[in-house]
Amino acid sequence: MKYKRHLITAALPYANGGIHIGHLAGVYIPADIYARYLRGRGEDVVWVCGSDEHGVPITIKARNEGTTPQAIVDRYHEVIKRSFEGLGMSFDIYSRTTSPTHAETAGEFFRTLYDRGEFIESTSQQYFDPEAGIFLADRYITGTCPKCGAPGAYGDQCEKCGSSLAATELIAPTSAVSGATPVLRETKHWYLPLDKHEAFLREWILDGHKEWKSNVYGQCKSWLDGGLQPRAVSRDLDWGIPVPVDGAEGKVLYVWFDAPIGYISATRELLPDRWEDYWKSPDTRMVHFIGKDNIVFHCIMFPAMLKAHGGGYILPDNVPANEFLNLEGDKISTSRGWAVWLDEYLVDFPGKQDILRYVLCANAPETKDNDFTWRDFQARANNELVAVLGNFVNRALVLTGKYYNGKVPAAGPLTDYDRDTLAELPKLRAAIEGHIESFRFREALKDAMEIARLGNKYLADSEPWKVVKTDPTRVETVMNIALQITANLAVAIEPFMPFTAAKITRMLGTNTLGWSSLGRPDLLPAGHTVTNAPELLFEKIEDAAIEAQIAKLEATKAARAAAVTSVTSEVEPQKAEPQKPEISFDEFSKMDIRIGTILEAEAVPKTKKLLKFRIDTGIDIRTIVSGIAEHFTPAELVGRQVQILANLAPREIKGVTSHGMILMTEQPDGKIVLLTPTEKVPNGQTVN
Ligand code: B3M
Ligand code: ZN
Repeated sequence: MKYKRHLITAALPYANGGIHIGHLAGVYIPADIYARYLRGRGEDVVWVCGSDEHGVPITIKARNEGTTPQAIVDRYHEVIKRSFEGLGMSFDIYSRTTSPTHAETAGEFFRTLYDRGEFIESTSQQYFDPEAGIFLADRYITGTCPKCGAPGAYGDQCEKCGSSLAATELIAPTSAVSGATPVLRETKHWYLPLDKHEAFLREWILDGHKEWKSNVYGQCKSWLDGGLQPRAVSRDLDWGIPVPVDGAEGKVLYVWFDAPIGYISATRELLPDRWEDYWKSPDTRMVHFIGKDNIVFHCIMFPAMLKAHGGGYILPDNVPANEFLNLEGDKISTSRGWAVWLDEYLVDFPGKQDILRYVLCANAPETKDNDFTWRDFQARANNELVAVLGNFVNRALVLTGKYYNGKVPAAGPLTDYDRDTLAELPKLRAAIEGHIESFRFREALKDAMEIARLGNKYLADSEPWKVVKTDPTRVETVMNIALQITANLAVAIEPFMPFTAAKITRMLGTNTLGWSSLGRPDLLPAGHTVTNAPELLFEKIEDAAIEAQIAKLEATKAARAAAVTSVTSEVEPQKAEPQKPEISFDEFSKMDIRIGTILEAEAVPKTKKLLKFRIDTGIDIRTIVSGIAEHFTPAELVGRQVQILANLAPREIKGVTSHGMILMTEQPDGKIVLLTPTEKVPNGQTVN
């Protein structure tokens, strides 16, 4: 390789939510494979990542939850960091953009560009909330979409028709902060004139990086062909890194200005004395792993910033962005609850990290959007990992235990078939390397699995369990070769499935074998002891586990949908019932209203309207009867959280005693709406 060092970056996840399978398949798993592979080859690698803790969505979440942005990012930074660790992400550092080093690095970076005259200062009219006294970010303004007429479009986008909008285009704009009608006010901002860097970017990307993935190259080309515009790099916001110049009170760096600098800050934190070797030396190869929605920032904006800085920063040599992963045929959506979350996976499938890593790599959206389904997850786990990889390693070790008490037998004279089999190993190595180095991780994984297939075929063809009765010496050679293939397999799968590789290595009783061992027929010397009691590498994934995941997805989706429609659907205005006579606070507080989860639901026999529920109220699990059978099927209610009047005196209804009441309301047309909380709440929480 012509480079001395490798700097690998993976997109900094926003610290306002967890990590889901889309992030993993698109960014983190490929990056981890790449980093592990290079380290295995003995290359000098630094892999940096961290939480992206600025930006408007974090402030919105904080406002909605009645807390501070810092509390939000503290919470999610921990969740993200821990779940990444659980999956074996081998970052050299996982930092965060609220770190003091980052504030300093990003502030200095801005200041350098400012001092060099690289920004344009310009005032413009932007929406201001006269009640809250703040300028409104696009996401804080809602109104009617000028394109499709849908209400509730945001100042940057209508989620109904997908059009991207300017806030000033919205009909009847409203501030999401106070509900006031925003007014236009003049405000000053700093802009990076991307147009000024257009010629350089064209030459660097369009002429210089024709080897980039076609989706990445194509997006860059269309941005460049469309002509670049100056882009604002500051915002009127009270959360972020202050703009470090006079007269910039109340202004912070735009999140997409500070976030990529986070890669530099993280490297500085990791290597305070040597970070410049990684950022300012032409001997370093920088590669950015990102999702396709981040291409413009990493291929156009950040390179323009690095160039404008003039401090000798290198530019990325490649930006292998991936497409998106869908889930069960539908777009992953955090707001609709349509996602598989890493932290939950790690709880639901303990010890099965490599299965997820395997499936997400095998199915990675490298060249087009792809679909994750739980059935495919199960099929790949059972038919590929259990039946091919696990089965081969297990057979090799069990037979070695049985015939040789765990001692590697010596190989005798090799047959042509033995030699041909062993000759496949260096070929597969070359294929894996070629694929990884061109960011085709799915193909690379397929070739790594070929080693297990090769081993299975070798054992099946050689039939040591039969031959042992007639020609035990021949079996020594066969088992020696089977064990060498096993050791090769451990090396080849390490970047993809590090936990499994470590388990095989442990069972083989060797130290971790570096990548340079791959392809060799002599990794385990004769007489070396391997385990006598091999453990299975993978267990079968049972139907029940898969069904539980599918049910979980459906339940979150239903609960969200119910919560969202109850808030946003257009309800015919109608005359409300007159208010009831006044009560005291004491009278109100006698009502014990709780959040509970419906565990079971079934029709009450011989009735049309009644459903009988088993509900976990946090206090107990109890039966409640409710007259909503004509509105819901039992299946769609299981898993839903509802509000319950818990201390209502028990009542007997059609022979069933009901211990409480589920609270609900009714649409004018008679449709029943359950009052599911908009997010999951522990059972037994009181409502007041
Ligand atoms: N936080 C955006 C994203 O997750 C973002 C990446 C920053 S990388 C410098 O899509
Ligand atoms: Zn629209």
